[in-house]
Amino acid sequence: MNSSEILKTSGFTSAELTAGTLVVHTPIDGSEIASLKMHSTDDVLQMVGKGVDAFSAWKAVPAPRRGELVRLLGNELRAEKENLGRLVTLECGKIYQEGLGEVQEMIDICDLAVGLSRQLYGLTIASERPGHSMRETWHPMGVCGIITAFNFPVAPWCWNAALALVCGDPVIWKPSEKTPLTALAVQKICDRVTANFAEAPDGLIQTVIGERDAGEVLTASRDVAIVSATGSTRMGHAVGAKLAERFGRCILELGGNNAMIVTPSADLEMALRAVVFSAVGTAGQRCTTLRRLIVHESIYDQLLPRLKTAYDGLPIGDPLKDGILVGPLIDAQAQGGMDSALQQAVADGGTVHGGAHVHKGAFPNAAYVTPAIAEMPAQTDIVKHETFAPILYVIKYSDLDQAIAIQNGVPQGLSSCIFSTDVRETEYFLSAVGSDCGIANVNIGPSGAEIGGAFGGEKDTGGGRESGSDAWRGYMRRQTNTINYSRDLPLAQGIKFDI
Ligand code: UN1
Repeated sequence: MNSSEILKTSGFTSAELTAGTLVVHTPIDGSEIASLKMHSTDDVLQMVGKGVDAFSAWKAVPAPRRGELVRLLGNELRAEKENLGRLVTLECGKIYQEGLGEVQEMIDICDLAVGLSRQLYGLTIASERPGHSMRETWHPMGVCGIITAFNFPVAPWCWNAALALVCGDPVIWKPSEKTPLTALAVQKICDRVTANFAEAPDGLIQTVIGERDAGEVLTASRDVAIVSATGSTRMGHAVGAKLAERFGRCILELGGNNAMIVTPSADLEMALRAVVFSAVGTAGQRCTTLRRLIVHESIYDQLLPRLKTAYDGLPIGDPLKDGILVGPLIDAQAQGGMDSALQQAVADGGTVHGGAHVHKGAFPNAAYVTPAIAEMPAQTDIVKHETFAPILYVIKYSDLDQAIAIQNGVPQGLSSCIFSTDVRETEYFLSAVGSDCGIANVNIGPSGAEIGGAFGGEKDTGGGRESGSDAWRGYMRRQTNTINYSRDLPLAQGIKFDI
């Protein structure tokens, strides 16, 4: 399928695709595929108003009914999986298999949210007073703004939206200006679902097309109760500060600088496969991408040559084609960022394998690169920095505490893993003195998390949690209830106050 066929099967008309000034390029060959109409800041304010109205109606709908809407959304996504997966590939350049995987994450979180809609439970608590009971109830919170990044243009919206919707919150999405088409395609799917669902108010699910200023309306408005933002640490600082000013709630899922420790007892065959998938998958543009490989000195010379051979054989090219494993970077700016990081790595004493620009003849306006391995003498500043490109820094270690110190010695705290068959090492890595990240895995790479677990991390990663476990609580307000069913009015803490 070519790009216009992909756009057509996603439901776009040519009028929509040429309606405005937001120019969208496909990273596959750098060509322009749309110029979309942008919302003005006034439009966004109006959308917030609609969201507030929708909240009054939606919060009164029983949660299992809200779950039914999300069940229907999941069904529609199942039917659209191939079309949407292809559009993801066209717009952000990840290979089609990963495009499909991303839509599957949306379906999975819908399933989780449907079950959850019957389990938004609170605690019952022992009261110190006779004839009293205490409990905690969870209530809808308000409009939820969702800001997402280009590299996962649809799944993170759904991690947030599926939960927010069952929790009783309308959603307003501000996708990356680099990937507005996938967002509009999802909005079309949602419009079909809500149109046939009587209790769904107008303005329940909305999408804002625009640049940074459009997102800023959401972060500044007191009518947006929650802002969940996925993207760079720089963006998170701006969003977090704005939300803190007005005591809005924010859920931040920001940069990662994820490491793998490979110990002497590791199954090297497995480690090798995990390294390649997690370091070069999505062309190194996942927040969970493996960026630092910390290898024990005794196995370094066994692992590194095999890794370089695997890198040399990677099929790089058009991500819509079968068999390709590495697609393009999002744009020339990303390629420039990769080039300068590699130059700095060399200046720091590193040795670089890969990192070339390729397919310039076939695709002069695209940013294809060979993934790079940078063997470093130490964890220098550039290694501590998240460069959104397929660069794998490799560092040697001699004892596990040193490896853990290297792993934790960066500003980010998203994902981490250890390859080892020694339970003493693996349990140590998962203990309080081990990895400081939100995600810590054993014999699995740092990327490709399932939606059942809470997703997010500490330090510069922002501290938020999305997706599974009890992340739903982030979309609701907690209320503590004390109920007196006695005929007396005893005060807490035994205070006497007789009138
Ligand atoms: C991201 O890159 O923003 O764990 C999210 C993973 C995916 C999500 C990545 N499930 O790699």
